Amino acid sequence: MIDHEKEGKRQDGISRRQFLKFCGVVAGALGLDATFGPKIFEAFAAGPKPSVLWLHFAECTGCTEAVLRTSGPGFADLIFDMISLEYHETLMAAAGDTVEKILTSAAQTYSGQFFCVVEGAIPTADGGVYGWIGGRTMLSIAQEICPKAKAIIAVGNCASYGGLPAAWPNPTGAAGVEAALGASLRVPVVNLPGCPPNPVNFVGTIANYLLKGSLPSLDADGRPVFAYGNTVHSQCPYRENESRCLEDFGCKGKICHNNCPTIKFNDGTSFPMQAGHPCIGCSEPDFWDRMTPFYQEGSDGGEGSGSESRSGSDD
Ligand code: FSX
Ligand code: F3S
Repeated sequence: MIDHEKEGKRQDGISRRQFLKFCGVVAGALGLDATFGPKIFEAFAAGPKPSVLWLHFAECTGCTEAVLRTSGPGFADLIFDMISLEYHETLMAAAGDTVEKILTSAAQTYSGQFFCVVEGAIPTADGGVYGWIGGRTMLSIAQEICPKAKAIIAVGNCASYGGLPAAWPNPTGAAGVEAALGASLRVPVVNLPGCPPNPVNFVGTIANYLLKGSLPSLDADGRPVFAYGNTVHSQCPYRENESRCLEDFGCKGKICHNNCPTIKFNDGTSFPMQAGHPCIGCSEPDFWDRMTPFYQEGSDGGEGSGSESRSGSDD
């Protein structure tokens, strides 16, 4: 049993208090009482840590950057503490043939046991020739590795639904992992869209598995209900505030599902509307085609319904 009162430093420098605090945030994201924080802490500490193979395809790496930009405790520390990251091209020191061998052997060693995190869309047109890594198409890498996983976690809108690479006219046939691999895929897929997605929802998905032995309930678009069950608008603190509401500027909060206003980004620092930017609908399928134009002129000719400054974060 873990002594939660003990304030000694963990070997990697994360204090138990910091780790517990973060687990409390994850519990909140899962819609659980804050008292579940220690249970999540126990689940991650009990081991064995879940093995994760993290694949990069067609994307901007903003999803990984979002994960790495969280601090207090540093998310990079947490991610190494909570999961066993067997493969991640951006974070690995090795390169070239060595790395490719690691991927193949890790998928073999942990076959049926690992979470395959996919970041980025997969070009599928003309046999996948528009996306290559190490002399292989992204499509063939996904076809080899993903079916061996216990579950696939599609991180970001690109991996979930194609994102920017799949925007019209989409000459590369870019698609999210589930669409790219087709109906024959037998491995469950959890979509965590967002451009970028919130890392708390990634950890929440893993925590849900460790606590309950199952993946979270998903909505019709394959997203965990705990994170995407409500519209952004329904949680936005500015929805009754005429001088701060950005609906007149094209905010898509009413038709976009995510928990951004509740969980926020960068250790709960801010979220788009708090920074004066409308929601662009980045958590919905085909958002580059369906949600554009992202901006519109306000009804009063450019200033929106209210004329007060919308920049900065004042709360
Ligand atoms: Fe896509 Fe992620 Fe947007 Fe970027 O890798 S969801 S373009 S933030 O980085 O895939
Ligand atoms: Fe994306 Fe809208 Fe949140 S743009 S980050 S879903 S507020």
